[in-house]
Amino acid sequence: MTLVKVLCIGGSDTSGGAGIQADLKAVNACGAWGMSVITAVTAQNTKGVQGVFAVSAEFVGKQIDAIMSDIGADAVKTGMLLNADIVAMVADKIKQYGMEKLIVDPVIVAKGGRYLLQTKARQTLVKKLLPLALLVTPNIPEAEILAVMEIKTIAAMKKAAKVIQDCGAKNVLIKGGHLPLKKEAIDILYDGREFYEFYAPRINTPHTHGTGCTYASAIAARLARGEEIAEAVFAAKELVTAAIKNSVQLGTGHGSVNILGDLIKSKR
Ligand code: PXL
Repeated sequence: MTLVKVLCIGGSDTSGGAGIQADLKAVNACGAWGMSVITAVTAQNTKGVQGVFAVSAEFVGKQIDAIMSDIGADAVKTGMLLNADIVAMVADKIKQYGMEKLIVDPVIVAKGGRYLLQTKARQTLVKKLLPLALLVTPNIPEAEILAVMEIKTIAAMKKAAKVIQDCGAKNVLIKGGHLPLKKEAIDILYDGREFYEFYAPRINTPHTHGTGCTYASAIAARLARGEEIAEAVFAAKELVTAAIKNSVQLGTGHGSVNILGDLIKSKR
């Protein structure tokens, strides 16, 4: 058996629920070795993000060099990139090392409204990083920003997926969890030719912090293992649904998804 390695590039979440902490748990839960390049350190809890401390773009590059000059990666997943300099550095390194399995989770705003990607870095993300992506995984608010349109229906999700695919990402997965559907969470995958729909029952809980990070990292690990995109998305969605069912109530605010299930004892 060969060891499958996944590099996660993103921010640290002190609460352990999202960001790099979620990424590594998801990658490990999918049977792969997880590595991390930290772009920013957040101070946050279940009530929100209290502070963000940026790592310099130069040092982000140095972390990527450390991994790629020695260990290598079968897939790369990006999350919180914070500013235009970091986005540009990550894009340059992806090109330099010819990383092909790139999954971009276009993290833009945290639940409480705090910007995890500065407004002026959006253009850099669209112009420099999306064209390198094998898959980009926006939720509805992120897809609305990237496609510059309102999304209230499945038909609008499909239209937005086409617009985002036109930016150069080979495949686009729009996650429908924010649509006002009572029973289901429907995601749409577009590969430039066809649409695929993924259904899961909607789980009624406020403890969903880390859903997007967990989902994209699980997809990255499955792709690293050699699965096709639709196959990887299907499997990752099942894992995320289970992680939401097993979510943990941490502080007094929004708790987190738990991909490790019974390994972590929930007090709920
Ligand atoms: O869920 C997006 C996300 C990604 N990365 C970090 C975060 C968050 C959300 O709060 O804190 C570090």
